[in-house]
Amino acid sequence: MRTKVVIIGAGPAGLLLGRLLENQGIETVILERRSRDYVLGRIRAGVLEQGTVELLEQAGVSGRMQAEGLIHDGVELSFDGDAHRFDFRELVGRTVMVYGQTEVTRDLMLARDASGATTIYEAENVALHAFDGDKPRVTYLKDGTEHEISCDFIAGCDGYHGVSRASVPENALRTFERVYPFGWLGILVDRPPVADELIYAHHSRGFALCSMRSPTRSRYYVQVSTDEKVEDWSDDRFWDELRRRLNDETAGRLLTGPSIEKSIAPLRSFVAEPLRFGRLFLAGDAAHIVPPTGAKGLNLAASDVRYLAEALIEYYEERSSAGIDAYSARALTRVWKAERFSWWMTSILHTFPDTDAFGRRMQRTEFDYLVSSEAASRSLAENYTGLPF
Ligand code: RFL
Ligand code: PHB
Repeated sequence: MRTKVVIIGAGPAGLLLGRLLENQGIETVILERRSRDYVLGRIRAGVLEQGTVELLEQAGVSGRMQAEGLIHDGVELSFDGDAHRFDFRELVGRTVMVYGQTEVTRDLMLARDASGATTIYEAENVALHAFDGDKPRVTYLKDGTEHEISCDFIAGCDGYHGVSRASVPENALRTFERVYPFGWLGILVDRPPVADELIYAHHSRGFALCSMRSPTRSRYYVQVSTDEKVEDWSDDRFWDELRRRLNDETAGRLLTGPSIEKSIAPLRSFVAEPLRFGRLFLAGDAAHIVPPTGAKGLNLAASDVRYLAEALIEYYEERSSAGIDAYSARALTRVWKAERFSWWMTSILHTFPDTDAFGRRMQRTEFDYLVSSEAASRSLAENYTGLPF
C-alpha cells in the first residue's frame, strides 16, 4: 500500500490531522493499536480553548459541539474555602467550551467514515522505517498478517506511550520531565453538576476539581497519592473526600450517585525536543505531557496539529519545505508556554508532601494576589482560555 501521510494513533491529534489533510485532498492512513470502542471509552479532557473550537469549525466537525457543548465565561478558584470567580469574558473577552474529548473523537471518527479515508484499528506491532531518508515506510500486523505502507511522511500522534517517539535515536532527542508525587482520582456520574462553572479547589487534604460533561453529567476529581489504588475507593469514600475539600456551601449542593467511570491518572510534565526527525513528525501527547490542572493537553494537541497540517499542505500545494522546517520550533514555542501555565496551576492548587510552612504561605499568597490584582487575573484568564495559535 502507498499513501501520502501515515498517521500513527487515532486519538484527537491523529484524527484531527487526518481530517485537515483529507479536506485538502491529501491522502492519509491512520494506524491505531486499540479498537475503536476502546478509544471512545477513554474518559479524558473536558475543556476546549476558543482556538481549538475554531479549528474544529474549520475542519467541518463542529455541528454537534455547537449544539451540545457548554460555553463557559469563567471559572472558580477556591483556597481553603475562600472562593473567587474569574470572569474570562470581562477579563480578556474570551470563553472556553466544555465538550468531552470522547465526543470530539466520536465526531472526528464519524467524519472520517463519511470521507472514506482508511483507518486501521487493532494494528499490532506498528514499526517505523527509514524516516531519515526520502522513502519512509511503516509496517504493522493485522489479524496475524504483516502489512507495509510506503509514504512521504509519518505523523507520530500515538500518545505518551506510543512507538513514534521511541523510534527516534536516543541521541537525537532531548527530554525534560517532572513527575508529581500525586495523581487525580476521577469519577463520572449521571447527576447535574454542583455549579454552572468549573471549581478548582485547594484544600489542606489535597486538590479537588468539580467539572462536567453536560447539564446532567458531572466529572469530579480529587488529588490522591501515587500509591493509591482505585479499588480502595468506594463511591461513598470518594464523595466524602470530595465534600471535605469543598466549601460548605458547595458541598451542601453536591448531588452524588453511582459512578459510571472511576480511574486514577498520574501527573507529569514532559517535553521532547525537537518534534521533527527527517520525515517523521511528533504531535500531541507523543511529544509532550502536561498535568491536567490547566486543561491544556488536548488543546496543545490541536495547536500542534494545526501547525503540522499547514506545513504539510504548504509542502504539497507549493512544493515548499519552509513550513515543515519551521514546524518544530513553532509548535514548541506554544508548548512551553502551556507547560509553564499547567505547572504553575498545579503548584498553587495541590498539596505537596515536602512543602514547608513557607511554601504553603507562598501558595496562599499566589491565590490572594490573583484575586486582588486585575493584571494577575487577566494573565490567568489569558492562559486558561488559550494563548493564540
Ligand atoms: P492520545 O489521546 O493518547 O492518543 C494516542 C493514540 O495513539 C494510540 N497508540 C498507538 N497506535 C498505534 N501504534 C502504537 N504503537 C500506539 N501507541 C499508542 C493510542 O491507543 C491512542 O488512541 O494522544 P493525543 O491524540 O495526542 O491527544 C492528547 C489528549 O488525549 C490529552 O492531552 C488530553 O486528554 C489531556 N487531558 C486534558 N486536556 C485538555 O486539553 N483539557 C482537559 O480538560 C484535559 N483533562 C486530560 C484531562 C488527560 C487526563 N488523563 C487521563 C491523562 C484529564 C485527564 C484525567
Ligand atoms: C475534565 O472535565 O475532565 C477536566 C476539566 C478541567 C481540567 C481537567 C479535566 O483542568
